[in-house]
This record gives sequence, structure tokens and C-alpha cells, in this order.
Amino acid sequence: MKPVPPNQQQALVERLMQACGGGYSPETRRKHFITGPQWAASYQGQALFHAPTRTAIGFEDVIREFAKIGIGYWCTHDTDVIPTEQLGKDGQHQIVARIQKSLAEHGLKCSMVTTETFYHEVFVAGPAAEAPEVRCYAAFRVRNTVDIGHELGAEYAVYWPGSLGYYTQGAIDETESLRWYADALNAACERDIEIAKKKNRPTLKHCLEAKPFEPQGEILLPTSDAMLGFIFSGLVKRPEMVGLNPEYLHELMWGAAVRAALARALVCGKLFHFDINDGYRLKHDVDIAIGLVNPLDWLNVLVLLRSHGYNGPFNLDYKPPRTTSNAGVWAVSVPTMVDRFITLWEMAGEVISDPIITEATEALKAGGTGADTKNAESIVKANKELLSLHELIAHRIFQILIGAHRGRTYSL
Ligand code: XLS
Ligand code: MG
Ligand code: MG
Repeated sequence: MKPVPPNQQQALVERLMQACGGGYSPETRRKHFITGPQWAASYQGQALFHAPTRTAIGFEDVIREFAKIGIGYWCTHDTDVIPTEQLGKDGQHQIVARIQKSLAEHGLKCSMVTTETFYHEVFVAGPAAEAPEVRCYAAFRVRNTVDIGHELGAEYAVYWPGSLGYYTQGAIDETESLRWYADALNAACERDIEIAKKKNRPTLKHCLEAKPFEPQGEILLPTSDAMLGFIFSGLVKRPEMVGLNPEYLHELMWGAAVRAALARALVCGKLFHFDINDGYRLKHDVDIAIGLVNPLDWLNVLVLLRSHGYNGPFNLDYKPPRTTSNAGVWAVSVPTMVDRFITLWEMAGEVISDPIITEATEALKAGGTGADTKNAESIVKANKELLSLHELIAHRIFQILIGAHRGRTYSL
């Protein structure tokens, strides 16, 4: 192939995207509770060892492009859209008014707001630092985000306490830090109750998000299970208002079976919100788009969520790759992420209604005959052959993933 001149490259990407086919319509995409974060779409590709590769893009552009693609909901950190020095001041009110206008113009809703308590130097010792001024400021920030959330009509508030931890041990007392962190969360809930009453709106669902490492070396609440323990620890004054926002990759980062981690949240009634992306086990937070690394695992995750009626948001918390251009974010990255999610969601429906899987699962639950339930050997004999169905079910799920159940064959 001849080298492709720069002014023909975008057209090539668009033509090959067309050739990929299979895109869902914006109407179909809007039927799902898919939420698009400001920070994902506007991520410029920067990191510790990486210079930015894309130009900056503001919320008006992001909201307009989400609307074109068919993403019905937008969410943001406070500082994604409001400069730190304007928080709680007139500048904030003007920006919030612009956001409201932009959302209304493009028919989007704001689903969630979250407070950035990790980037600014003020949080260098964490949002629950020893200095009372820092904690007072953190409380102001989360209360202010609650205000913004109510103004924008959000239903959820997310907290990722990324810098609640340390690099070197011994300087802080962890029990004290956890109490102080709970104080901030309690302040947010109290503010929420007050504003919700005034505005005659329901209170927000407050969702804790865990990540086992990054940006701190060690994190005080590293997993969703740690967060569950924290919610029920007695430190959180309104445990009924607080739940989880697990992130797919954050669970893989500590080596969890994501499906099992979600199941633990489900049985506690605490799966409020879900950040969706992909990546590698026991590695860092690469935030690859859904299905590009672990499609089979993702299918299994969605089967669990569909079969338990999860109806919260699926939040596209991923980072378009650094190799993708500004144009590529909209032409390739965001729509293909959304479409792989919808495809996997539909496949999950197929798994749930598949007659082979249904019969196999029912047979496993029915068990065998003739067992003496006080005798281990006799129970083993009664079930022995049925248990091959475990592997058969896994094979059938693979077949559904590759379309073999619809007759797709390879060199038969
Ligand atoms: C970072 C987190 C962050 C949260 C919101 O790793 O995923 O993006 O979702 O603060
Ligand atoms: Mg996240
Ligand atoms: Mg992540």
C-alpha cells in the first residue's frame, strides 16, 4: 500500500469504520443507561511518562458529540468543568448554567457528579489529612458537589478517594484517617438531605469507588469489599444512603474475579453504579475500552447483572488510547465502546435464555438420585456425571460469544 497523506487519513479511518458495519443507531444506544464522563472524552493522553497527544476539549463539545452518538447521560468531576478557584463562587454558577443549557439543547441528562479529591496539591496528603484545614476544605468540596448535583438533576454522587493512603508508613494513624474520611462523607450526606428537602427531590445515591493502588502506593480502602466494611463500620452515619461504584478494571487490578466482587455488592444491596472498562489483571489502571481485553469475562459479568435486574448506570470510565486522535475519539473510540457494551448486553440476554444452559443449570440444581445425605461417597456417586455440565456451560457461553449458537462455523 502507498503511504497515506495526512489529509486523507481521517477519511480512511471513517471508510474502514463504515466497513466494520454493525453500529447501533443513536435511538438504540439511548435505550441503555449508559453514562459518558466528561473526563473520559476530554482525556488528552497525558500520564507520568506520557505527553498529551490530543488537544483540550470542553464540556459543550463533549455533550454535543455524546448526543450525536446516542449517549443519553453525562457526568463530571467538579474540577473537570469548574476551575478550582471558582468552586462555590459566581464563576461556578455561570458554568453550571452553561452546562444546564448545553444538556437541554442536546437532550442529555446529568446522571452523576463526583468530587476530585486527588489531583490538586491541597490533597497531597489525602482528603482526610491531619491538618484540619484540609479536612474542612474536603468537606466544602463534597458538599459543593452535592449542590451542583442537585442543580444539574443528578441521581448519583461518586467518591473515589484516590489519595487516601500513603507511600511510606508510620506517619499517620489509619484508624484516625478513616474516621476523618467518614466525616467528609457524612458532611456530603447531611448536605444532601438538606438540599433534597428544599428542592423536593430524592437524595442522591452516594457511591464509593475503590482502587487497590495508584496514585498512592498503599490505599486505606483498596477494594469494594473494604468499602462495604467501611459503609457498615459505624463511622458512616447514613449507611442507607451509601453504596458502591465498583470499576471493572479496579477489581482486576487486585486479582479479583469481577463477577464475584459484584455478587458480593449485590447481596448487600449496594451495587449502585458501575464503571465499565477493560484491562489486565494485577497491572495498572490502563482503562482500556470494554471488551478489547476480556470479552468472555465481560459477557459473564453482564449475565450476572442482567439476571439480577441491575438497573443502575453503566459508566464509560475508560481512556481513549493515546494513539487515537481527537477526531478518532468520536469516529472510533466512543461509539465502538458503546456498541461493544450493547452487543455484550444482548449476548448476555442470549445466555440467560439459552435452552442448553437453562437445562444444564436446572439439572445441576436438581441434583442426582439415590444419595444418602449423611454419606459423602454416596453423594459423589449420585452427582458425578452431572458435574461435567460445568464445563459444558462454559463451552456454550464461548459459543454464544463467537456466534456458533447462531450457526457460525469454522472449517467443519
Ligand atoms: C480513577 C477513577 C476515577 C473515578 C472518578 O481511577 O476511576 O476516574 O471513577 O473519580
Ligand atoms: Mg472509575
Ligand atoms: Mg480505572
